[in-house]
Amino acid sequence: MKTYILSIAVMLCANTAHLFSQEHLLVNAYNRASFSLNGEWKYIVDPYETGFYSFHSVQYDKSDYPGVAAYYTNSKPKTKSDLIEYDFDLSDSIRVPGDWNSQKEKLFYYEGTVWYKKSFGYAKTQITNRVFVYFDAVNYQADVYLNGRKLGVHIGGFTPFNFEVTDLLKAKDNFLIVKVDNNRKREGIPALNTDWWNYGGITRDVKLIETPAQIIQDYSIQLDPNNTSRLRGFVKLNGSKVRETTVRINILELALNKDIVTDTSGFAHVQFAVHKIKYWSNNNPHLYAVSLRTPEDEIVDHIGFRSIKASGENILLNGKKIYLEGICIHEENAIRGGRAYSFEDAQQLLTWAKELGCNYVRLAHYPHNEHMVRLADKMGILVWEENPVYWTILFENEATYQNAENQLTEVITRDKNRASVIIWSMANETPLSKARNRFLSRLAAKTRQLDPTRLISAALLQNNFNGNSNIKTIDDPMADVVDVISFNQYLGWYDGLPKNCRDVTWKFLQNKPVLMSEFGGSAKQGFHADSLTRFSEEYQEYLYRETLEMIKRIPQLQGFSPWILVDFRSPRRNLPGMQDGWNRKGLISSDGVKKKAYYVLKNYYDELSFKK
Ligand code: GCB
Repeated sequence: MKTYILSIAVMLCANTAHLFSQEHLLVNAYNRASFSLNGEWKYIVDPYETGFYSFHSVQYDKSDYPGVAAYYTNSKPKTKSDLIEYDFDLSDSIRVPGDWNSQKEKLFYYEGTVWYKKSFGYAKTQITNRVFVYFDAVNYQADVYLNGRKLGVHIGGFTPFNFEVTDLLKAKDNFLIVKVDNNRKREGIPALNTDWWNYGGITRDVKLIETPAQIIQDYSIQLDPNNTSRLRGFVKLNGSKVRETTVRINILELALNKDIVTDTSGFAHVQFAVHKIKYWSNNNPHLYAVSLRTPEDEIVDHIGFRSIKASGENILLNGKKIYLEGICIHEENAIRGGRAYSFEDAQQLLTWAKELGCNYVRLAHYPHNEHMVRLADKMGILVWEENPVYWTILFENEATYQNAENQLTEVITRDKNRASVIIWSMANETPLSKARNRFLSRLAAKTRQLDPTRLISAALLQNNFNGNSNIKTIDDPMADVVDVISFNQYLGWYDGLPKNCRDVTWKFLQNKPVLMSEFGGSAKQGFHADSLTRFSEEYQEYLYRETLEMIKRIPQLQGFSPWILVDFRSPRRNLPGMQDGWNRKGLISSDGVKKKAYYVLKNYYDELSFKK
């Protein structure tokens, strides 16, 4: 009988289970009351998805009577004769946050489905009315269940999502189960082929967020790009009884204390004059404590106010021309192994970038965890954030477009109050076609609508100008769409030898700022030879010297971000002795040792700063 009741519950839930949409995202998850679900979770590796489909391929959570074989029911035999062929509690444990590949040797190459289970008791605090389970990221698809009920599905490996669980929580014996599937898919974002490791798992923090009945769900408070003595944005409340509500916005340091009143749906535009702002910049990354308060809820954020614009061929930060001295970064902690996820990981990566002399980082090739952008805000490092539209994806497919738009919208929703973030990148090195141009233009239009305060770019490919291999240009319709033209180029590595940089000139047809979003070459740290020997530190050093000389001659160039800060894992890199599964284009090795080229770039950046 019990099983039957559970089945009915599951059935009801299965019918309402939804694909998460960013409209429900609680922003600023780090400054809300919460209860961490990080730590040890039980897991079951399920390559055949036995816990998800019956032997005739019926998806249990869509069937009327899923029964005990569905793993999310977390069923146990009640008598010695009952047959149940799984048991989370007898299974091994794994740490959350963290990918499975770097935690379990047997899962190093595993791509597929793994079920996670966390059991916990939960006592509501007095002020808590509502509770949400919040995931910072799960790669790639998460099907989430609490106490046998399906909460919903999220697609995309690098953005946050949450589900309300208020009515499902019990004082003890809650079980949260997540089916994580990181199979690469042709119609996915990214798709089948990437030059990075497809780390699977609950890769970032998980927590219960505790809120009052009426929540300050989302807000944007930004400097008005058209009037830098004004702050603009919106506030959005959430709750079943939302009505016209007064929101008090307080920025003590600016002596600002304003009340605004939302409409009956809980939405209000924000606009007010401010005086004597300390504009956020690299040298003065000033963050203001901004508090938003309603009769029920209060949230505090630390926000920097600055303007960023493209004007002719220049990039203007607070109206002043800025040159972006950058580096590309993957979200990986090579020394520990695996995905980076913590504040300490962010600190390690951004401190290295700062020591190198960078004022800017390109966070490749997908949204990194929130610690990275929050720390960049504090350290005064400008940031390029990227959507994982990488190489060849199914540009013709509408569902693929919706997925790309959804992932981009999620990161914009999360990070729109971060002063450090100045560029949204639509894609990386995508092959030209009508479908692709339409796809990326549509994405750019959507981004402008969501966030008119930042610049739009995409890492494009370079071409020969009029068939002349010594004159390079960007012959791509996207160059007319973006605010900043960015291109990746590998002269001296995939394209000839480093000395070829001397013969090449560059020509751009649009009066826009230009960034070189990548260049680089591989070196195995500690391997020394002459400068024409591939994979030696000397080759990489030579390539950097030649490229930097060429960079001085590139017109319109407003900065660059070499590929890449640290060596990173890639299944495409198979050369024994040199690569062994690592892309070795890092300026720092997988053991954290700086290579010779690191110092070439550091000297270049130091000189640039000296001249300023
Ligand atoms: C590129 C890609 C980057 C690769 C890099 C390489 O152009 O954008 O993801 O890792 O080249 O090392 O080949």
